[in-house]
Amino acid sequence: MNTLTLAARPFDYAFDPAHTALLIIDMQRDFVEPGGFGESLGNDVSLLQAIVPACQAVLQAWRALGGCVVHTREAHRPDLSDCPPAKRLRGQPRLRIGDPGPMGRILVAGEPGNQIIPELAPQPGEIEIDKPGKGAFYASGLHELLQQRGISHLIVMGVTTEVCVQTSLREANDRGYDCLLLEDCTESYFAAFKAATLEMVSAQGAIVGWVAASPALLALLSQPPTAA
Ligand code: TIU
Repeated sequence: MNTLTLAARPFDYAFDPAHTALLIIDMQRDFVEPGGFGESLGNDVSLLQAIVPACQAVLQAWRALGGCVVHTREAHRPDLSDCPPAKRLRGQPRLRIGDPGPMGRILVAGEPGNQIIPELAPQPGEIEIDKPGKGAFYASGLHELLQQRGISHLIVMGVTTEVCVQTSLREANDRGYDCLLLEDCTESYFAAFKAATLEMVSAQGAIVGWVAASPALLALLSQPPTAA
């Protein structure tokens, strides 16, 4: 047991790296690069590219520690049998889920646009989850995989803050995980929605979880372990 304590909002976040997973939500080309699902919805995807260096630094430090890493992708089967019509037909996107786009079929597993961006590409041994919903725990088997590994805490980054990240945080919180959201490692197409999410997650005594910035986490992880 090697509990670390990070200064966070609304109060310190205590975690044992051996029982903590780094959960990276949907850092896939479909949301971060032009020509994918994010842009088809009318969004400026360049906003999301800004967090990539900070995410890379955390991922590198977590790997150096030997910590559990989980990558998720919002992804549907090629036959779209796991994509409810309510999701596919919602709104007026330029391209719908399953339509052919410049990076292959939109939000379909295995297509070029559905891959994690190369800067954060999964390594062998890391968990990869294809999820049909916004939340990482819906119809994904993620909870069972984390339970098998004795994970009780999640350090969360990824996109977008108020959609897949917040949904996943709420799902995780209801399943008993203590969650820390890294504010400079998550981004939204809407600045106000990101700010509101950071507030609502940590309000009411960490009703959903904690919030901190990645430099503080990196500084903590680089300290030599204290004697037990
Ligand atoms: N549209 C939007 O902001 N997000 C998504 O559709 N999925 C994720 O957040 N991954």
